[in-house]
Amino acid sequence: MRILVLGGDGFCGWPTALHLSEAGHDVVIADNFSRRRIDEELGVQSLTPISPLDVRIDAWREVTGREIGFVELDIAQDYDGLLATLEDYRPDAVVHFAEQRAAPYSMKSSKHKRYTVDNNVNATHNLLAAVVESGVEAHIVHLGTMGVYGYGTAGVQIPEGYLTVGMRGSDGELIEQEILYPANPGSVYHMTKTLDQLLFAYYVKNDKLRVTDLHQGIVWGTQTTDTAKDIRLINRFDYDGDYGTVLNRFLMESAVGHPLTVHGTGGQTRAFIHIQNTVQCIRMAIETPPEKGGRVRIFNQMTETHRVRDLAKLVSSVTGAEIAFVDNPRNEAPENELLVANDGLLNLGLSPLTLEQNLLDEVIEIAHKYVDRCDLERIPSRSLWLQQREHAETA
Ligand code: NAD
Ligand code: USQ
Repeated sequence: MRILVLGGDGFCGWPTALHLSEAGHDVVIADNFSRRRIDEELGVQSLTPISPLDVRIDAWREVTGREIGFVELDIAQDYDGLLATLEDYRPDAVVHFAEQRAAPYSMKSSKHKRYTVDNNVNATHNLLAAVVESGVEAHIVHLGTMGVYGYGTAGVQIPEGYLTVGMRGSDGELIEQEILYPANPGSVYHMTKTLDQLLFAYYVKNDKLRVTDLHQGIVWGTQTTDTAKDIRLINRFDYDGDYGTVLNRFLMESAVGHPLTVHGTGGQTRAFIHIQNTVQCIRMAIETPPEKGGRVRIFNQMTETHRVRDLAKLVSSVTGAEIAFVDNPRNEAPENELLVANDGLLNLGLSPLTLEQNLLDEVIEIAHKYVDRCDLERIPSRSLWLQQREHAETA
């Protein structure tokens, strides 16, 4: 297949591009390098030494003999460029990773909130409008988030996107209807993913586009079998308080001798998936597109759920790291249960890689190897969810 990977220079996008190329697909990456610029803005760098994209692509050709194409493109700002790319390349599938993905970054200030909404909503809408205008029959595979659901209600299993509700008709009879699971985002970033859902639903209904929305949990790990083939292919490892995600942060913190930063009581339960499973899920979704004329196909892309304090205890038991319960900078439920259906991808053949010692060791090893690149100052998460309101209340 011909596959356009939007955001293919990022943490999930780069290993996905390699995995699709390795599977024999023709791959072109589009990226505007905003993520690399945000590193500069935040004064931080990936723990792993990532190469420039042209070096990555040359290395892939050298190691495997396979070509990956590239176009520098801002899909949120350059609609004409996106349209021209679709018209020239005529992909069978477009994978859409090209959004600002960090919740803490999205909450830093009104400037960051506005950037996240402008970038993410425009990116998704431009893609939908351009697919329609180009007439390209491409299946869109979007990376959404488990966070659209609001992380669950005790005892209730979160379904894959849709909920059947019963409503009373005019003569009192119960009428069943399937609706999108009610959106309940926990940050401006997560909110953009709930807005994306409506955009997809509308274009699938009106223009009969084929869309798969993968509601992904927190991705952990760093390398895949492809990125491990050469140092120039190494994947990024975000550890800082804005972009670092919880399990990778705990593993990195243990390696640099920093206490594990549990927010609040650590009673938050979240869904997780290893990066190697991420790339497989995306390939499986692409290779089995939904029928035209149906609804948005939604899969919960996660393999297991864990409570944050249990993860900290596990990492501490493996590494001996101290655990620090710090004030939670976020406005989120201190404790929650999370039960999630993930049959869609299991039925397509996903074989879950769960949190096993060897996979944890691999991340700890990488963190040890690059410990000198870590700036300890950048570890604490300083983006406050209620900063503005607190200021207004005390003013
Ligand atoms: P990332 O920030 O590492 O990668 C995103 C890439 O998209 C970057 O290379 C960035 O430069 C590019 N990009 C952003 N806006 C763009 C634009 N307007 N035009 C062109 N390129 C643009 O993020 P990631 O961790 O790889 O996440 C990829 C997607 O997966 C995101 O949409 C995210 O919401 C979703 N996701 C990620 C995780 C996770 O744990 N990392 C979990 C669930 C869902
Ligand atoms: N947390 C800690 N200590 C830390 C970092 C985080 O206790 O040092 C807590 C947070 O308060 C939160 C939980 O861990 O309760 C998860 O935080 P996270 O930063 O690992 O994940 P999140 O902000 O939800 O975002 C990440 C990705 C995002 C993706 C989402 C999937 O950055 O792109 O959409 O995971 S999900 O969480 O399933 O919605």
